[in-house]
Amino acid sequence: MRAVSSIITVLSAAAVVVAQTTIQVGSTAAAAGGIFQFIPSNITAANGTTVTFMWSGAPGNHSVTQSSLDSPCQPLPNGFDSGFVFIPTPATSGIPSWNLTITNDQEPIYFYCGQLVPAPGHCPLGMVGTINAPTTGNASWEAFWETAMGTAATTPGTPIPNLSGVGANASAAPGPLTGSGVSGAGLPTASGASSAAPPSSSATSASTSPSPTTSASAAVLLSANGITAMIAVLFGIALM
Ligand SMILES: *[C@@H]1O[C@H](CO)[C@@H](O)[C@H](O)[C@H]1NC(C)=O
Ligand SMILES: *[C@@H]1O[C@H](CO)[C@@H](O)[C@H](O)[C@H]1NC(C)=O
Ligand SMILES: *[C@@H]1O[C@H](CO)[C@@H](O)[C@H](O)[C@H]1NC(C)=O
Ligand SMILES: *[C@@H]1O[C@H](CO)[C@@H](O)[C@H](O)[C@H]1NC(C)=O
Ligand SMILES: *[C@@H]1O[C@H](CO)[C@@H](O)[C@H](O)[C@H]1NC(C)=O
Ligand SMILES: *[C@@H]1O[C@H](CO)[C@@H](O)[C@H](O)[C@H]1NC(C)=O
Ligand SMILES: *[C@@H]1O[C@H](CO)[C@@H](O)[C@H](O)[C@H]1NC(C)=O
Ligand SMILES: [Cu+2]
Repeated sequence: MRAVSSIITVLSAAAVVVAQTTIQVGSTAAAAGGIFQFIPSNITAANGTTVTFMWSGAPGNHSVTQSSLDSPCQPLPNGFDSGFVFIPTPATSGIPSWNLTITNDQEPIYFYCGQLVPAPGHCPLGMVGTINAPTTGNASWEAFWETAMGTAATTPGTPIPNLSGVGANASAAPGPLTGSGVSGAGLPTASGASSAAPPSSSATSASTSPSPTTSASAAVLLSANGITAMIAVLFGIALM
């Protein structure tokens, strides 16, 4: 009996220690599944687990924004939103991260990338993820993804930067933003307000900022049109 309870103690201690998991934000055109994805796109995470989002998909300009099963590409009222992190080229160190702590593992958490450039936006191109969603059925990641892919004609809503979400929250904005060319836009602050101008709700104005002299790799995400992006998603080709 003592041996059994010791093993249980060791196992539960281990479970506490490993309560951390990582999701990559964005990928590359050459990767399977293309640029517009979270990897992995679906996880389970118990209360207290830290989910660390890593902006290692570069070049890219992505957000982690909470939504709902029915409206995959619209921000959820009172949902979390990381704001946008821009990475011009693959960073070898200092990749920005964002730590989200799970506070309710009983309800699925749905999220998307709120970037609208290139049109129709990353969410309608399939950049959505789930935490604690059922593995099958109409509330699964796959069902959520299919709904997102069908929203191409709908303009995604403007995310509202917030560290606090429904069933999960963070205590700091994404960081560090010290790498070469790395920047943030519409990042949340501890008071819930945005530290910068909120992102534009229009792809047109978003594409005018910043200057068009950005590097070719940045132009990939700032000026490629939706059809090209779709083809890139389907065939994994470079957007040039
Ligand atoms: C952030 O979320 C909290 C909790 O839901 C809410 O009280 C607050 O108003 C939100 N802040 C903003 C800027 O929306
Ligand atoms: C996680 O926390 C939520 C909110 O407090 C609670 O309802 C739920 O029962 C907790 N989950 C577990 C497995 O205890
Ligand atoms: C979970 O995500 C992976 C990709 O990360 C996908 O291939 C798989 O179909 C998803 N599973 C479910 C149950 O949705
Ligand atoms: C999901 O399926 C359940 C039954 O399995 C049904 O009650 C529910 O309305 C469905 N929800 C959606 C959004 O289709
Ligand atoms: C984080 O979530 C917990 C549980 O829902 C809540 O009590 C707490 O106030 C939240 N923290 C912030 C900063 O919103
Ligand atoms: C997220 O957590 C990791 C591991 O504790 C830490 O190294 C990193 O600095 C955190 N990121 C932020 C933005 O706080
Ligand atoms: C990243 O995207 C946001 C939202 O579209 C935009 O406001 C910001 O200017 C972009 N950053 C760069 C460096 O392009
Ligand atoms: Cu994105």
